[in-house]
Amino acid sequence: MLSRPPADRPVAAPERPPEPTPNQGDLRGSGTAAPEANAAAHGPPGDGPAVTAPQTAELLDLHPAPADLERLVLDGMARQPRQLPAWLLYDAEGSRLFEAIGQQPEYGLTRHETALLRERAPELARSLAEGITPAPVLVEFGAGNLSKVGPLLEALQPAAYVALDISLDQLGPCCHALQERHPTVPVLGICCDYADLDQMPPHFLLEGRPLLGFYPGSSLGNFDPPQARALLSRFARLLGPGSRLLIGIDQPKAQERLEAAYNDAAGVSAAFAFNLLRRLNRELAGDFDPAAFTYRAHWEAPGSRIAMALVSRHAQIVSVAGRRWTFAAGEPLITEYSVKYTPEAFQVLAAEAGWRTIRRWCDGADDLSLHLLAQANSEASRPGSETPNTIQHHADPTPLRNTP
Ligand code: AVI
Repeated sequence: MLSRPPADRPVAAPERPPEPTPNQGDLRGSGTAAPEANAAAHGPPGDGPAVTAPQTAELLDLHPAPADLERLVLDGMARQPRQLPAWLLYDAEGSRLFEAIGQQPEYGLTRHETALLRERAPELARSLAEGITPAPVLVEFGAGNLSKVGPLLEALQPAAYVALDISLDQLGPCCHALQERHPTVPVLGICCDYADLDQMPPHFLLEGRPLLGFYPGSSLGNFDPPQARALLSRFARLLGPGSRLLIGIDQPKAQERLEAAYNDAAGVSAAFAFNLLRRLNRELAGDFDPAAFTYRAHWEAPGSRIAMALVSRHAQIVSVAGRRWTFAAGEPLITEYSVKYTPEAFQVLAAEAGWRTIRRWCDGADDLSLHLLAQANSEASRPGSETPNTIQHHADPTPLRNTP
């Protein structure tokens, strides 16, 4: 179900911008920059709708309404073990804390993936867009603070960039800043829950041009495998036949390293989890006492995952979302799982969702991968075929290591 934006949130109308006339930029959106700051139409003439960069990024707020939040929390609290959707961690403070996690020495994922994206950007862009005409639109899922996409944008020069994330507080300013740094690429930020991807309202930037997906950060691991499979299928439907998806996936490694990454010495991971209780208290009239819980993150080999939880220190009764809940001493409230996939296991999951792995890049230690996927069932994903407006694959076996 798609939640309508609350009335007090700024929502730019999802319309095609009028063609700019000389000295009169596209003034749609929330920007105040001078019309001269407006950029030129993008993309080959006659091929796909022309896209014009506005002065500031456009923002769409489709964040779940408070009633949806309440329903999700009621569902999650009723589960055994109790478990809340991981995206609830990302309010403004949670997004800030997650950024801080990325800077902790124990948490290499952000650092190493960012370096890989920077070092390989030209090659990644070439592989991603190979055979695609006209110029594609790059769609980033879980875009966060948009810190990873820069090199890819430079190398790919897409017709437009669309960033999806659950935190509008972070998405808004980051989209505007990115638009300033890339004035020729129209930037659209959409604040939404992935559960609503199938009901995305039409937007001209998501129509008429090939769409390429980008999902870095191994956030897929925060969904359990059936949900992850469903999400990859939803991405396929949103991106359309023949699309490609570049996705970052963290891999299993030594247990001590994994557990250290989620139990950093500075306590940022713990603060990130505890912030969830503050959010529940603030937004859903909760009365969680953070001091009555302790943070725990440990490796669960059978699920190939880190389980993060707030564990009740003693028996207690907590109110949230209009209901009372008993916690036994030692009972966990799962804040998130982080599933780690070997390249082979990820390929199987992706294939079950209709994606074929065409290439993989990894960091020096082979701790994480960037997988390039193509939709398996489309004409365009078969070597030698060529479909207008989609992708032409060139005969390319499926190398599973970095390929030159
Ligand atoms: C966003 N996601 C991939 C992070 C992870 O590693 O699972 C979330 C996180 N939670 C605590 N530390 C990092």
